[in-house]
Amino acid sequence: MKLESVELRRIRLPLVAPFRTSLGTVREREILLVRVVGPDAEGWGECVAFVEPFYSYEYVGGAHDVIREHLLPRLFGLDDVTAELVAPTLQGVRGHPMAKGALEMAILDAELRAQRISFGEYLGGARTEVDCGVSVGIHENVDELLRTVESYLEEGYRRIKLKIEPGQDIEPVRAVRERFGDILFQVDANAAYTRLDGERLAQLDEFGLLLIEQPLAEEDIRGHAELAKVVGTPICLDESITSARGAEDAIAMGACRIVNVKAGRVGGYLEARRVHDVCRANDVPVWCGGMLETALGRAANVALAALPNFTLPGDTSASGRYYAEDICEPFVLHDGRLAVPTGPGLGLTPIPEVLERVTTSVEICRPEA
Ligand code: NPG
Repeated sequence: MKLESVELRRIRLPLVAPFRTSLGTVREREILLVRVVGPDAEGWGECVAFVEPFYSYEYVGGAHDVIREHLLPRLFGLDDVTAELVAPTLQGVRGHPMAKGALEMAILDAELRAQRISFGEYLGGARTEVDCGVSVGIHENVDELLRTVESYLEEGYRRIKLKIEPGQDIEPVRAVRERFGDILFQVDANAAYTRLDGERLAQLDEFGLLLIEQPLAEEDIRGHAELAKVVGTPICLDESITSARGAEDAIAMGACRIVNVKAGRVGGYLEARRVHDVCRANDVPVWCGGMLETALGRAANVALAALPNFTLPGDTSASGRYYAEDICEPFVLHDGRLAVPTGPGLGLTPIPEVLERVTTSVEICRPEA
């Protein structure tokens, strides 16, 4: 398609409750949405970068700028841009996977809407619905934590993920396991530990966790491989995996036995599918991570999570986990699952009056005349 214009829209959504992680506490989500307009269709993309560069070096203001100043000029130069062409066309710009991923997602959505193909069909989904887990933040005290976990289990979530950090790990994990028995249960450290914490993390082995996610720093692949020798619970990597090649190397080095797949972290859904394929070839199960997306990103994640090697419940929660009002028809949990949208492209679009209400700025970019 020839790009006629691209809308860069910033929206702000309050969270239903503060979400505390070792990276910091999120109380609202400022999100950059991308809408590409072509002759036959338009498409939506969601940039998952947060307002602060605390998960990775990307942040929403930087993504907005790099898209306007460096990425769009390259794409406007193409007579016929397709999703497959986005990554190769943008490789001259180093990094910025979340910014690039938002553009690729929007262009893929427009392409598929024009062809009347759904994301699920295009990506090769094997299922019509996906098992859903939920991410639980760090709580002030164990009683509050147990009430939160109980409420999510009552909603039907099939897996609990608990954020941990030094000093907020063994006790809360023990309390959840003792109260709720053999539920599917895992923890996420967001790189809060060091190579010296092997013994401390090995104490988690007694709780039969599915995995320990990203205990060490993003770049410490060797440290994770060493940790895997002293910790029995499988190590899962998130921040460390920024490409299919990176996944292959981390697996080969024994740094992880499970991978959290996040399209934004690896530059888009096409690379995310390549990560899935590499992991499948190495008998490494994957699950779909989340970045508190709106229903747009959630729709793409649910379609991705339907691929065959997504054998663990993902952080593909219902819209209501984070937002009282989503910008599209909300995702609602049924029997601990979300249905994969079947409409063309993402299968949903923002509700105009809701979108207008949560919009903080709109910028239209056009090819140089
Ligand atoms: O359910 O969308 C979701 C969020 C899942 O815990 C989640 N995301 O590290 O994966 C992560 C984590 C995160 C939280 C990332 C806050 C960035 C900020």
